[in-house]
Amino acid sequence: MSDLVRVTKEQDIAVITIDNPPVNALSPGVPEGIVAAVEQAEKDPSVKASVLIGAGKTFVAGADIKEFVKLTSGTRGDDIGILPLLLKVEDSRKPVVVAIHGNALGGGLEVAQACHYRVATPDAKVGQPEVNLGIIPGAGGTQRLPRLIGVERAIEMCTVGKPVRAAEAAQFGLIDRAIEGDLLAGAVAFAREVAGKPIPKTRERSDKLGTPEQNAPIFAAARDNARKKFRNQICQLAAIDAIEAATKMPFEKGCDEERRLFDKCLYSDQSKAQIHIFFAEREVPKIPDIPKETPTIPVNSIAIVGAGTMGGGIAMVCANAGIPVLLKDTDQTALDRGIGTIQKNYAMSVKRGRFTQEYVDQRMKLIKTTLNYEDFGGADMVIEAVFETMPLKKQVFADLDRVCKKGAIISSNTSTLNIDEIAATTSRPEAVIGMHFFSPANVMRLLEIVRGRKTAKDVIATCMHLSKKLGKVGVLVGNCRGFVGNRMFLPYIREAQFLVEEGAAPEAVDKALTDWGMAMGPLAVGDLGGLDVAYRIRKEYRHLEKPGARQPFVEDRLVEMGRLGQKTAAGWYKYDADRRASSDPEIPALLQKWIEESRIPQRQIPAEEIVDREVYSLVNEGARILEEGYALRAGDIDTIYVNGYGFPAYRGGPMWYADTVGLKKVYERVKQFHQQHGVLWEPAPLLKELAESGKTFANFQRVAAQATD
Ligand code: 3H9
Repeated sequence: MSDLVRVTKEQDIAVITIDNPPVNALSPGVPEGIVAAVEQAEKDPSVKASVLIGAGKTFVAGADIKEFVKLTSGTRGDDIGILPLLLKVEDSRKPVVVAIHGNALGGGLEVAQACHYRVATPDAKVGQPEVNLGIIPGAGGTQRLPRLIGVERAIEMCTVGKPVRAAEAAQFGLIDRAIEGDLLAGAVAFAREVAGKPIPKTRERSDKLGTPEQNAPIFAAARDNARKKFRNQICQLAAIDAIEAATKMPFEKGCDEERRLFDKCLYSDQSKAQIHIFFAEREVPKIPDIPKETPTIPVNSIAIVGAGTMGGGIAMVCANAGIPVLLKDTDQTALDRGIGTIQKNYAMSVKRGRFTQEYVDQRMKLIKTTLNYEDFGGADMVIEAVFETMPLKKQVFADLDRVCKKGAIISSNTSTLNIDEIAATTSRPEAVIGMHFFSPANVMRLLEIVRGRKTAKDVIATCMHLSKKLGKVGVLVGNCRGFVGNRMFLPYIREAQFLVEEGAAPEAVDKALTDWGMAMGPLAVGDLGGLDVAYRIRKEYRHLEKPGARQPFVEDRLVEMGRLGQKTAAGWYKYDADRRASSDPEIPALLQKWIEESRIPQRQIPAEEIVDREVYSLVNEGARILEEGYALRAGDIDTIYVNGYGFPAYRGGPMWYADTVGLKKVYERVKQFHQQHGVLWEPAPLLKELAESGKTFANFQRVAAQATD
């Protein structure tokens, strides 16, 4: 028996415990250990049944994802081989009851499906989240799950990948009993109840598989839906194919088909990219000069300055995490409006079934309001979310310095301003940090945590921890203009305008990018954020541009006409009362007039060029950021883009994507754009260096510490 799996006895019941911290992944030795333990129990005449359980805070979070990386990179030759081992568990002549707490995900749920009975704590989560890694269940899950819960539900679980609570899963037969209280004791009692009875094998069931006539419309609708919802992705369709095989083939043949489809997905660029993002997100909290043991400051109350869209959204994020919030604005009308918006947002969540009314009532109780800074004295942390101008921020921080208690963290939600300049208005710059939430704050997962020159390490460590508690992916970035995300976005947005000025229709630019996988096109994003915002930034920072840098002009004209985007119902597109976009017939005429005046030569621009210019503008700026040290790793940049800018996870983020294309090829294209379009396309020195030495962004290690200004 491996030391990853141990067997103890509760009188006549063998208790098989998987102990492979932190999440009991099915690393080499674990599945083998389970089989050995089941066989040992089978041979032991004093044992009537077994309970399989996980040590620590969870059952099994799935196959060991690191092993997949070894397989696809060629450092592991043989396959993962869990499937045949699970057949042995299922063939045991004594019942095996799996007892689930925490999570049973991916291979973890597949182990559970091969066991004869499943019991769980009501709040345990069970799911097949493989699609989040670009793969499908590969240990019989696509064959056993439909046999347990029916085709339609199995498709839902395997294509959407969202886990369900065990209490809910018990209602549709995936879990045999939800156990309140002591799980092991409940599972042992359950095992005694079933010992000696005929042993049910999931793979021999067919009662829930449906008939071809019943299934045909289900599969057709599922494929249709997957093509729309998961554009360009292969794994959701593969999961549907594998489940269809379960309905049409004997179990063993279905498993062969699952295996074929699993391999097709695993070795695809899409899966490699998604697995990269999985590990990149988990790498993000690891800060070289801030060890895990760095003490953190307890944050039990948060005060927010500014009850506008951002402040209100942040208040919801804090309340959702159970943290009491004090929301301040300058007058009662602004506060009332802010609270009104929060209530409206929560009401929408209740309507959509995301929250219950009771949950919302509890959250609303956590949000208090004030007009006075004097009430901030007890707050452990302050998040400033006022209008984005330096003089105003400085005033707010001077006030906060006066009222905040010693040891409080004072943060700004600025998206562009210099955090050191803000910190310098206080007597405690070590307590000041940027907390750049993305709009809408209660929806977007990304949080850029901006490290100032003097920010204390415990303040950084606290904010990194807090981000997880708030349900955000917190990425530590250095203090440069636009930080990481917006600094890269600026050239991206600008290039979209150049493309229009050279002859591409706005719709063609956006479509090329959405077809490629971006959640929204760049011009539609401009309309959403407000064209005046980008306009103001362009004017404010024009003096910092490289001499001779090309300036976009069409968007400036739109702003000057009062076409500011969604908020004025017209920008690059026009908008109806529900903010639905459509092409604006006025735009082509306006463009023609302005472009004729400017005499820029016009041409047809292929979609491929649109994508290259857009995506490589991100990559080139990302390379500068990486070299300058404002991002710690290429994976941090990818995490920012996937979580905050609608970059498709299946392309792995801009830096990973560039590695996939090959940096030599990317560099050649950037050089070509440099020749054609001038100084803004000057290749980043790091891109040149890595391309010429045959290296990748993923393996680039910066020697110096993270840049802070
Ligand atoms: C699969 O099962 C395919 C099958 O069909 C079989 C095919 C043959 N493997 O997220 P956390 C590490 S595919 C390896 O911060 P939390 C993670 O990297 C798999 N490592 O914790 C981190 O390491 P470190 C399907 C894993 O409490 C540490 O554990 N399953 C795995 O916030 C803590 O992770 C999934 O996709 C793994 N499977 O969340 C589930 N899982 O400390 C993936 C975690 O060195 N996992 N690690 O950075 C999760 O969703 C979350 O980890 C979980 C816990 C919700 C379980």
